[in-house]
Amino acid sequence: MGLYKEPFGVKLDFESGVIENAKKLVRKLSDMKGYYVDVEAYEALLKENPVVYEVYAIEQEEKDGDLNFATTVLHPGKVGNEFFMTKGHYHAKADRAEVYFALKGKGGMLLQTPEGEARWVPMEPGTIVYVPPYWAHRTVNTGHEPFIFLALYPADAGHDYGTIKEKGFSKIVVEKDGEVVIEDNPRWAE
Ligand code: S6P
Ligand code: ZN
Repeated sequence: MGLYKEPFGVKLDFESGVIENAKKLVRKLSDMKGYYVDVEAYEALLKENPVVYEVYAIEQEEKDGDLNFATTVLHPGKVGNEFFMTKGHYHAKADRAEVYFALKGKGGMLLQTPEGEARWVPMEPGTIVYVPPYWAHRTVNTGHEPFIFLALYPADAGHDYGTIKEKGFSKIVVEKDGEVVIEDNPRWAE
């Protein structure tokens, strides 16, 4: 049996997004310094330091051919007029693709090529998003309840957070007069 890993099934709770026996990661606002455009609003909200998202991951060794999966529970909220979002990343092995499946709540995915060409894909329960090789991806909660989704990705994909941490995405997702608006990131050109 040395060659063969043991198959398993795990339970995902659709209401809470929790996967049993998964590794839990918590991202609070304080983990996201520099990610939001409105620095004053960020500093003000830091006094409460809310949890922005939780990730429940079942991960394998970083080997080619294997698969990881994880749910993300992205909480509702805004920093200034910019919706709560994940950090966003390229894959360390940049040509690795990924699939997302939306389970609960309302939001979308911002994707971007290394040249800064951006796309917005709205997501609601039942939406499956294909993340092609080389595209950075970030999810955004545009609703009033937790936005929950499942992601499936190659075990050797890894994460490259540095590029996005430095420059962000070329677009930001904000609320204007009650509408969800995708607009140019004022900091992108700097
Ligand atoms: C992993 C996958 C997701 C994210 C999660 C948190 O490849 O894309 O599980 O890790 O949504 O986002 P981030 O950008 O902080 O990793
Ligand atoms: Zn990814």
